[in-house]
Amino acid sequence: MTEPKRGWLSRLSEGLSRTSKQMTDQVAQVLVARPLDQTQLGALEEMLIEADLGPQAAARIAQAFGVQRFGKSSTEIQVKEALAQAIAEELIPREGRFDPLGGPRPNVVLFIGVNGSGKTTTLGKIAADLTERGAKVLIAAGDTFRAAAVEQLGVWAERSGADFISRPTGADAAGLAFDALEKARAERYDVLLIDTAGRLQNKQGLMDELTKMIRVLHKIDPDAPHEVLLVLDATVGRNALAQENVFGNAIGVTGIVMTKLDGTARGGVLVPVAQASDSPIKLIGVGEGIDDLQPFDARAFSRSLVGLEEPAYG
Ligand SMILES: Nc1nc2c(ncn2[C@@H]2O[C@H](COP(=O)(O)OP(=O)(O)OP(=O)(O)O)[C@@H](O)[C@H]2O)c(=O)[nH]1
Ligand SMILES: [Mg+2]
Repeated sequence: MTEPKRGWLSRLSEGLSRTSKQMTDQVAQVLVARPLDQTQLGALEEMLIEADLGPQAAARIAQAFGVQRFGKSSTEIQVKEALAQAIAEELIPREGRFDPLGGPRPNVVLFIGVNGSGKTTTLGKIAADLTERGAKVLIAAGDTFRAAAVEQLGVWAERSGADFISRPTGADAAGLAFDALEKARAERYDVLLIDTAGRLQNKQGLMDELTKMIRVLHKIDPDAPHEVLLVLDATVGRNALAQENVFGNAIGVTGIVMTKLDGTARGGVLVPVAQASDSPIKLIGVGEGIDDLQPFDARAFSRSLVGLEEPAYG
């Protein structure tokens, strides 16, 4: 995920098109009279809140935007450029880099998040990207709660050409994580990707299991896991904020992955999540396909969000 692939910008814009379409329609409505007056700035702020950017960021962005002087002849593109710039200012400090091949080996990456958020899919996409770049990758099916979860991950392992380690349903996930890391060290893997359950009998049970997994990994390598990626689903809107809070307070999260930005007109929710979290946004998911996971690029994201880049292929 360090080198964006060809066409990634169109995929980003395509993925964000639901949000950007809504924003574009509203920007056009806001801009009936120029130069902008207070009413229009208020409408703009309202539009940002509707796209789930959150009241604080919306107010700051509208204010930053209001300082600009738009003459009577300013075009919609110019206005969007200014809007994208104001959104990017909010996000640039929250941008992080996912680089599992940049540090010590094996690099251990743990995927956490509520059920259905996209952990297994994200792990699979990352595995495919890493093997394509020549890395030796081991996948551990740490979601031992559901048999179907192990199968789903096995399919991703096969597709990506990564090796796979699993246990029967109901097995101890921490024990599996321990064995996986021993294997990864002994057999000189570059990266170990560990999936986890999104739901157990209850929330406390899940948090206990995750902290136990981290504890046993520490025993083998005090620096492991090197990365704890919290996977959040953008389509749940502001619920993603609550999830960030729960996991972020219980587990030492090192980076956020925001998935399903293609499935919502409220992709702006990334902004309040990025600002509420102690850890940066590292990756975004803009579709179900193997190439639909991208490094988070605040500028490109902001431009696509307001519909500046055309989602054209080729
Ligand atoms: N449209 C879209 N769908 C996605 C994206 N990421 C994941 N999905 C879909 O979301 C659904 C749930 O994804 P999973 O990866 O199974 O989620 P999970 O977090 O592993 O869920 P549990 O194993 O139940 O905890 C699947 O149908 C994925 O294809 C994305 O970026 N865009
Ligand atoms: Mg899963």
